[in-house]
Amino acid sequence: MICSSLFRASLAAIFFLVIATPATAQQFPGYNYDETKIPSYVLLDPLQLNDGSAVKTPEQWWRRRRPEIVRLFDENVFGRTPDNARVRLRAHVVEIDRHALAGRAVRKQIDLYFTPDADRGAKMRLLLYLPAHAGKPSAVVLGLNFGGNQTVLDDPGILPTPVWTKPKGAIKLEHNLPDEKTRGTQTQEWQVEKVIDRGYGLATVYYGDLEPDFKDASQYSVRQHFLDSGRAASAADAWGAIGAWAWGLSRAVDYLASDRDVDAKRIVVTGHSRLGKVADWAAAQDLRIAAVLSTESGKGGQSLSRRQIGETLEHLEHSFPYWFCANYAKWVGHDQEIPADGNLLLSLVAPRPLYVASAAGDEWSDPRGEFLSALSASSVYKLLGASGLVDSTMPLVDQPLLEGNVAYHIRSGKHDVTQFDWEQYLNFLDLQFGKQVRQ
Ligand code: GTR
Repeated sequence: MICSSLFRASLAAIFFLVIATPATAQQFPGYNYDETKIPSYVLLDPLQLNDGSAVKTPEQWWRRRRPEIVRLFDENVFGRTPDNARVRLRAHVVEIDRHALAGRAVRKQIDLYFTPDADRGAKMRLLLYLPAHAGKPSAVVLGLNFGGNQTVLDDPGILPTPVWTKPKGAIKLEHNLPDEKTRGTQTQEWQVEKVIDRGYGLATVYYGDLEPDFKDASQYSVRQHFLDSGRAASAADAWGAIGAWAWGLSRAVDYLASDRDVDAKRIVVTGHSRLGKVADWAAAQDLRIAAVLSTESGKGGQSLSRRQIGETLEHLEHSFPYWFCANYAKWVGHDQEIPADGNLLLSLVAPRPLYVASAAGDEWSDPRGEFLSALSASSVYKLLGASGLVDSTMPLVDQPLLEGNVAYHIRSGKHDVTQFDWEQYLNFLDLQFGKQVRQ
């Protein structure tokens, strides 16, 4: 596999252009896509302790193996979330409309402040839709968005907040109110009205409120507010942007768990691609999260980096070093030796409901690796008395495996979030939580 610096530079340029909406046929030249050409590798065993002994009881899992696996990701992939990043959240409700979406929904917009200095300092804007007339606290699906809250639905009631851009040729990042033309541009990806009509709430935050998704932009990150006392910010296991974005999801859970219209026991996280990696890591660290809907989170997320097909660590580290801790770079060129892989990450969600979704046109994320990862994590579900994937054979395209506490589908189409994904997700949540609306 030959990757010239010019070629890598053009690749990075392609990625830069697609940040806003990563809906692409993800397959890039110069990488292996041939299953028969995958160098042999050893799949890590979630039920084997670092000392080689087997995990036989739930107690051994919770007291020894699970903390071991979290530490492996702290030290080798996402970095450690600083202890002092535990904040007393301050919420300022900016807007509530109990007759939104023609009376079908309640819309709330809330500013969540992270730092003590009153109504200044770091904050994020949470947009929350809840089914009107639910008559009970609603289960809510929460996820970060790429382009700003105004993109998730063409609802004039969404108050835009500044987004980060780097105009062509510009040196400095710009942080301005988004173009009004972006309103509702991600309606397909978020299916807000379908989610509401099925009796669920939908909550979202713009990931740029926590950290801009650009190299050399950490000065604008929430990470600046939580420099781990006594540990250099440049420590090899200091958290990266994925850690900061996952931390933001947990701050949103802080608020949602305090809102009487929300069922605090049924806060579900979701995310697409890089924001899928974020949802996976947030759930790994935050046991208040009740379920995960992980959409094509790929390498560095739900997929298996040890399988050398599709994206490589070298590409992730070269294009997005700020996503990870510095130690991640150690594994570049040694993909099949990384001690923390996607199946271990997914096993940290157990026994909570987990949906792993792939797309046939997303070879870059290695859909088969995403399935094998869910299958491997299923062994932990079984140890904990839950059911994993109901079939160990990878299903055909557009034929979801929904019945277990671990669900999986590979849908036709490209790297994106579609109406099909959401329909399966809501069917799965209905199976796990019971139907939310009387049909
Ligand atoms: C790509 C990256 C993938 C995935 C994707 C996305 O640049 O290589 O791992 O994260 O972005 O987030 O759309």
